[in-house]
Amino acid sequence: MSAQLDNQAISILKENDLGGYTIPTKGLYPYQWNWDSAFVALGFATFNMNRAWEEIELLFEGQWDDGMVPHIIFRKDDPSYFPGPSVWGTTNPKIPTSGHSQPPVAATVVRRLFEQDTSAAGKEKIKSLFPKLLAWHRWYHTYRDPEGHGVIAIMHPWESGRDNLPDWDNAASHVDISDIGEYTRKDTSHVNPEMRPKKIDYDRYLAIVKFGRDNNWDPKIVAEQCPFFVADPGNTFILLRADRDLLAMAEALGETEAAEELKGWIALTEKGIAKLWNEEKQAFVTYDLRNDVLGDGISSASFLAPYAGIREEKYINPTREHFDRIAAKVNYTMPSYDPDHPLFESMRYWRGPVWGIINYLIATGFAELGDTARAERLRTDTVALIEKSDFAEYFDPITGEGAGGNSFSWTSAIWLTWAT
Ligand code: 9WN
Repeated sequence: MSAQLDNQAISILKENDLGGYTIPTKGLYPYQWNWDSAFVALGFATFNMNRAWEEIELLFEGQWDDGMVPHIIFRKDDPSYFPGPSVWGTTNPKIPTSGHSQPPVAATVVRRLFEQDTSAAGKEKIKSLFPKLLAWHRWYHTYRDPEGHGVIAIMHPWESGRDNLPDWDNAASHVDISDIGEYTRKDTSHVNPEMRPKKIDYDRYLAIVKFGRDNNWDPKIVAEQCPFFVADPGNTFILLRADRDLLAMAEALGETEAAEELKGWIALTEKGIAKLWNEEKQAFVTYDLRNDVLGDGISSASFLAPYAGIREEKYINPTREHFDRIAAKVNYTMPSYDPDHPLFESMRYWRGPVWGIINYLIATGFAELGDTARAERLRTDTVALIEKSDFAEYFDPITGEGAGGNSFSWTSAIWLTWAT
């Protein structure tokens, strides 16, 4: 079974490879996505190290002058996706892109490639990628944490990579949708609309894109005025982890000034996460910075503290308890949203389904804590899901049914790098 799935995963990556960059799946997502490419690089690294580096290098071809690495790189226009480049209206001179970012997993991936590839070429790759990664992290700390709270905000639900998470609902309800005009979605013609965000979500997504476009995607204006600006435990923990990995690379390269800057960000975030701690729920949650509202939902990102290197028992013990409560309730960990919450929906995208890449991140954190049992539960559940329902985009935590797009690149990649 395993060898057959290994071959299938390799074929999927090769078929979704459009020449140096990989699309998430055919039809539904025909462009290069930011965090998808980072995970895909880990998959490629299991059988073609050069191709792994190339995936990251092409992602950084889309980097803006201010350091931002966009969430989509539109190398060629494809009418099967909406919203395409003309809706974003960005003015990046190099390649058309979207106007905001996505979870910064790339530095963590680059560190792993660097450790695996001990060749002189590997050292050259990291030397050229290091300043680009540092500039991106600096952009995140400057513009998505403008007041220096030590937590990272998103300006659009898409920036979290967890688009229709129930935790964004309240904050997004303040976004004025009266001026968005007519539009036609393409996603619901590729997959069952029941498994996708609703129309009201898309209305809000497009209103925020309009705000960005109207303000030329200026990150300073975004930080001051964007109608949606919510601190996300997902991006905060992922960036904290990525800062630590970038620090390890800075030290290996003798980049002392960069190392000091990174240490400053790490110390700030280690303190700042207290702002995302919901004492009553005993969990890390979202914080709506625009409207000053602490969320009450437990999502899969609530389990990323160990991955971020957080070790305080006051945080880690309740995290384990929530894990066990949820694990007892579902057949497959980790649902993207708490099954005990009234807004949980087992098949609707980020409102309940299991995502292999998130399982991989959570399990990495538990494994590093020495918590092998929980890490293994996540891994064996992921294996069972892929064996049952193939390389789907995401899975129902109760039935194990696959959902969304199929022959999905990042599901294949995490199979190769971790699950198999
Ligand atoms: C918008 C590509 C991307 C992932 C995101 C996932 C989904 C896009 C969409 O697909 O988002 O970015 O159109 O639904 O939510 O995490 O990177 O796989």
